[in-house]
Amino acid sequence: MRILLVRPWINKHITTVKNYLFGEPLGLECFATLLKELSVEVLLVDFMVETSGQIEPYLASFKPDAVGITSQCTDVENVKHIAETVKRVRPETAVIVGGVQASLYPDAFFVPCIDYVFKSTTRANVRAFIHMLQNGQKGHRIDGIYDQSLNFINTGEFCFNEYVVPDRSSTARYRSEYKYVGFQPCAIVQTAYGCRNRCHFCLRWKIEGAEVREVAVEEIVKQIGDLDEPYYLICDNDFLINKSRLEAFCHHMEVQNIRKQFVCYGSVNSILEKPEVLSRLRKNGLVAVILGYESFDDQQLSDYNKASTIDDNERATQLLKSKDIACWGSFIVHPDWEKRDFKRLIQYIKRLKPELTTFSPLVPHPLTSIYETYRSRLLYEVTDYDKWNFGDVLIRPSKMSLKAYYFQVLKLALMVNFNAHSVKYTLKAFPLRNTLKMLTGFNVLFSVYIKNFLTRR
Ligand code: B12
Repeated sequence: MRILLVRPWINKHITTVKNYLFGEPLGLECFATLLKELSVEVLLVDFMVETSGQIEPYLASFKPDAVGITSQCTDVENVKHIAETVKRVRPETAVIVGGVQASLYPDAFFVPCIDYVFKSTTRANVRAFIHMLQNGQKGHRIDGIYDQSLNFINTGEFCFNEYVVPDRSSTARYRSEYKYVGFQPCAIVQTAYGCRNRCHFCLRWKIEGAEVREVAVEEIVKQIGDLDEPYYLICDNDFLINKSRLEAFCHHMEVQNIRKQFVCYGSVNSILEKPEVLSRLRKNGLVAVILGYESFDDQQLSDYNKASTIDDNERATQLLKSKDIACWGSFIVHPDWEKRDFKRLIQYIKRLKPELTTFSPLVPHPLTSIYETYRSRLLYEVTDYDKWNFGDVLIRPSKMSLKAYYFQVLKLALMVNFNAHSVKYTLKAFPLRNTLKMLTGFNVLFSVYIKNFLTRR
C-alpha cells in the first residue's frame, strides 16, 4: 500500500509568520512513522517548501492508494483544493485529513471529497484504519476517526494524540529549508504534552490536555543526538516545568556529549523556580527561551489568569540574561487598549529589554473561556478559519477605530523589530545571511499590516 502525505501551500493573502518561523511538518512525520511500522510505502510532499509545486505529478508518478493531508487553521481552503484534485484525477484514492485543525474543527472537513478526518492519532487507530483500507472494507467505527461512509458521525472514544518519534527521513530533501527565526537548518522536537498553567486565552492546553505528560528524557536525548541539524526548537508548552527531569536531561546530554543549540518555550514561574538548572541548560545548548509576558499591567495578567506578575516578568528576564540566555518575549495586544496603553507597552519593553519581541492580537478562540466575552465584537465568523491565525485583529477595538488600531499595531511592529537592542542581538546571534532573510520576512508581514491599516474602517 502507498500513501502520499501532503502539507499544503500557504496562500499569499494570509497573515503568516512563515517567513521566519518555518518548521518541519512534525505531525506528518509522526504519521509517516506509524505508517512505516505497518509496512506502508510513504512519500511526503511539503508544499510550504515547494511553493509552486502541484499535486498532479505526484499522483501520476507515485500512484498512491490514499493521500493524507495535514492541516492548521490557515490550510482549510487548500486542503479542500488538494482533496478535490485527488478525487478528480484518481477517484478511487482515499483522502484523509489530520493535524491541529482537524482535531479542533473536524467539521471543517466534512465535505464530499474527504473520506476520513482524524481528530486524534494513535498507534491503535492508525493500525485499525490501515487494516480496514487494506482489506477494502468501509464503515468501521474507529476511535478518533470520522468516516464519510458513516456520515462523519463518530461514536468512538475521544483520546489525545499518542507520542510518536517523527520519521525525519521522510523530509530529508526539504530539511535544509526549515528554520526558526535566524537558526537554519533547525529541527523541532516535542518532549511533553500539556501545561500546568491555565491561561484563559491559551489554546495549547486545550489541544494537548491539562495534564502534563512527559516522554522519557533518554528517548528525547537519543532523538536529539540523531538530528543532522545544529539547531532545534523544543516545542512543548513549557519545557522548564520539571526540575529533576531537566537535570536528567542535562545529564544525558553530557554523557552523550551533544553540542547543539536550542530554543524552548518556558513560563515565567518555571524560570524563576530554578536558577541553578538554567546555567546547566545553557552549557547544554539552551540559547533562548520564548516566554509569554503578555502584558505590562498586573490587572490584565490576572484577567488572563496568568500565574505571573509584571514584576515576575522582569525578574525572569534578568535571571535569563544573567545566565547568557536570550529572552524572546511575546505580548498580547488587547482590543480595549487606548493609544496610551500602546505607549505603556513600548515603555515596558524598553525597560525589560528582551532580545526579541513578538506580539499578537488577542484571539478569543471558541474553545477558550474568553470566547463568550468577545463573541459580540467578533470581526469574522468562526468559520473564517484562516483569520484565526494569531496575526489578524479579530475583536473590534473599543477605544478607537479599527484603522487607528491597526496604525498602533503597525507602529508597535516597527518599534519591536527595529530597536537598537534587538538589531544588535540579531546581528550577533545569527549568520548575516539569515538576518537578511528575516528582514525580507519582516517586510512581508509589515506590508500586510500596512494593507490592513489602509483598508480597514
Ligand atoms: C511548532 C509549531 C509551529 C511550527 C511548525 C508547525 C508544524 N509542526 O507543522 C511553525 C513555526 C512552522 C508553525 C507555524 C504556524 N502555526 Co504553529 N504551532 C506549533 C506548535 C507549538 C506545535 C505544533 C507541533 O508540531 N505539535 C506536535 C505535532 C506532532 O502535533 P500535530 O501537528 O498536531 O500532529 C499530530 C496529529 O495532529 C497528527 N497529524 C498531523 N497531521 C496529520 C495528517 C494526517 C493525514 C493524519 C492522519 C494525522 C496527522 O499526527 C500527530 C500525532 O501526534 C503548536 C502548539 C501546539 N501545542 O499544538 C502551534 C500551533 C499549531 N500553531 C498555530 C498557528 C496559528 C500557526 C500559524 C498559522 C501561525 C501563522 N500566522 O503563520 C502557522 C501555520 C503554518 C503551517 N501551515 O504550518 C496554532 C494553530 C491553531 C489552529 N487552529 O490551527 C497553534 C495551536 C498555536 C496556538 N497559537 O495556539 N507552528
